[in-house]
Amino acid sequence: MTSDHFRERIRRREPLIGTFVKTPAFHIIELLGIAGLDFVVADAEHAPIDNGQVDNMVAVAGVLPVLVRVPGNDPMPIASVLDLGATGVVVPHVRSADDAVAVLDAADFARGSRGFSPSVRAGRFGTDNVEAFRSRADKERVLFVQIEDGEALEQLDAIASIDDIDVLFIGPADLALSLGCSGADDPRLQDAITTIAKAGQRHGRAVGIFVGSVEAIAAYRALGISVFICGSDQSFLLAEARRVKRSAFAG
Ligand code: 3PY
Ligand code: MG
Repeated sequence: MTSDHFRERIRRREPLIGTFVKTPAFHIIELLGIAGLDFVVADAEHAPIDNGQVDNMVAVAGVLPVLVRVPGNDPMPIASVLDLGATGVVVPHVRSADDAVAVLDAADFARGSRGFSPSVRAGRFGTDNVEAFRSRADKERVLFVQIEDGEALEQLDAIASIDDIDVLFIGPADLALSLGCSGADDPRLQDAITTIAKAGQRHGRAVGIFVGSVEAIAAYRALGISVFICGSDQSFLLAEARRVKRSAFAG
């Protein structure tokens, strides 16, 4: 729930490593917290995670920051997961400055359009002073906008210059698809990633990227990218289970 520290760490460009959680169980988030990850993102875009499950998953946000990737750029789910106590939101397919402003409008009470109830978890179930709740919520929430469409590249400076956005988060799979790239090594994808990293630097905005494995991180760090989501709970489990099976009787 409280994430000021996390937002500050992003602003200081600390290298941060998280993962997607695709299995709707809070125990997984507790385990990843014990493992020492910096944050997790419950993936309600590409995994069957409903709001009731998000409610359980963000209840452990005291263990480590829990962000939610919402299914799209609609205002309601953004406000709703913040009400539930999510540390922040990751919004897919932000294609324009208007889209990015819509994310801010959905997230921040001070902008006038986010619906308000004091009785939500983020307001400590009605026990908080209402004004203190609203200003703390606006101050602490973390917003990642995903840059993963060719269209977004055309408005990159306009998006990157919006101050209250915390992270320009690159989605390489969708970006590759949108640019018609043949695969992860296609130079057009790598050029686009470099362009986004440079836009972040020009505008003082942190940049993040999804990686399938940690080996990819060093090259992106050299571009100034500081926030990484690596794989998911499911890919971790699969890799380790395969390793155990492969090596159990190998010696
Ligand atoms: C993508 O690669 O498209 C993603 O959204 C990863 O987060
Ligand atoms: Mg994507």
